[in-house]
This record gives sequence, C-alpha cells and structure tokens, in this order.
Amino acid sequence: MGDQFHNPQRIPQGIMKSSQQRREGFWHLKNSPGARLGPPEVTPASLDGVPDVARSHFHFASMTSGPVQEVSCEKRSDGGWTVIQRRNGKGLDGKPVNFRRSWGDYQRGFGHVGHEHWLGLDYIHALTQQKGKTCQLRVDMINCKGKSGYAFYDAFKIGNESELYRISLGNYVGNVGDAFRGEGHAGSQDGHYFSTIDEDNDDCTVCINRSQAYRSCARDLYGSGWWFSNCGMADLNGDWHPKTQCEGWLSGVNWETWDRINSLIFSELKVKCTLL
Ligand SMILES: [Ca+2]
Repeated sequence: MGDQFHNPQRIPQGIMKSSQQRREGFWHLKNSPGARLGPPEVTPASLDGVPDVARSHFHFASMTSGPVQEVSCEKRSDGGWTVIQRRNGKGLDGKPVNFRRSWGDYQRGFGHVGHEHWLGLDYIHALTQQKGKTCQLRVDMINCKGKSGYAFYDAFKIGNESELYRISLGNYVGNVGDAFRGEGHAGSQDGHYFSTIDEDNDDCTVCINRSQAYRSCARDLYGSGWWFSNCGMADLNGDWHPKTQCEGWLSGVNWETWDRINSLIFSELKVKCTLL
C-alpha cells in the first residue's frame, strides 16, 4: 500500500479563551457546550478487563497554546484520560489520515479528535506541564493478529518548542515491552527530541537500524514524526497498513518490543494528570 496523502485536516478549533483565562493562565478541561456526549463509543481499547469506555469531547485550553482545542476524553475505571493520538485508519472522511507531515503540522495537530488524529505537540506540552501535577501515559494497541496490548508510563511529560518537545518517561508497566527504551537497544527514545520529515533531531548522522544506515530516521526510514533516537523501536505515527495488509512492514505503526515485523492496526496514546 502506498503512502496516503490527503488534504490536511485540521482539528477544528473551539471557543476562544476568555480574558480571565488568558490573564490567569487558566487551564481546564471542561465539557463543551456543543459536544455530543453519547452514546458511548465502544472501541477496541477495552484491554485490561474494563468492559467499556465512555468517550466524549471536551474543550482544552492552556495559557501557552492559543485557541482552545477540542480533545477526546476517555472515562475508564481508573479515571479520565485525554487522547493525544489515535491510529485506526479512519479519518473524518473514513480514509486513513496521512501522518507523513511537517514539523508545523505535528506542532499544531491534525486529523479530527473524534477519529484518527494527532493532538499536537504544543497541546501535549501544555497538558503534561501543568503546575503541581504529574501525568501518566497510557498506550493501547492492537497488533496485526488482533491481539490487544498496553503500556503505562508514569512521570510523562514533553518539553516546549525550544526544547524540541523532548520526551521524559518514568517507570514502565505493561504487556508489550518498553519500546520507548528499546529494552536495552541502543536507541532509547526516553529523553530525546521530536523529529519530523523536515526536522532532523534524532542525534545521529548515520542512524543504524537493522544493519541499514539512514541519515534521518523520520524522513528516510519511518516517514513520520516521533521522538526518534538512532532510530529506536517505537513509532506509533508510522505508515498505516490496513488489517488485510499489516504483515511484513519495516515502516509501519511500530511497537517493536512486541512485534518487530508487522504493523499495528490500532494505537492510542492517552494522558491522565493528577495532583502531586
Ligand atoms: Ca539524523
């Protein structure tokens, strides 16, 4: 399957922040007046004995990120999670969203929050850098054979633009392996910068992956935006391959500590922040 290039789909922007919110740097997730709250969408993300998840859309505001953004929230038995990435091959128009995009697109986000999307680095930064809070990252995924898996990281945050959205991860718990750190692989992505096809921050001029050399992991190998580091074993923003064609891809939706050869057919990154 070739690359999917579609017209950019911006996540629709919601209401603007109030002047009080701007003045105080108010940060909130609140129920959107126009949001449709039901019926709950049952998704394949019921992975850990939780029978169902309820999804709704909220507006998301931060002191640093301009307009209020709509986000997808998921209510689970362990609390409410904000979805920052979803891959399922179904954009707003029913077709896969193109994730082979520029630095600016990854900063601002793309896709639609009710479908396949990337929330945007500036929003993820604001979400994970709330004062007095610490955040968990949950990664849900389904592999090419239809099996579900998950990974948790505590103390998750990403830096701002000047820090090239550097990722920090705490302890890992899960049943798919710690692909971010590669389980001893040289290319641990923890603590590394974000790269896109037009911004090479992977810290390797000759990046070695499976005995092949690449100048840019984002541009030359995976064609996506991610926290690559020589090049690493996680890339959930890689090329989309549908269930009927998910076997045998080097460049796919990858979590290589779980499956080194085949592309995942579902992934979600989601964040929950709690008071310290
Ligand atoms: Ca490089």
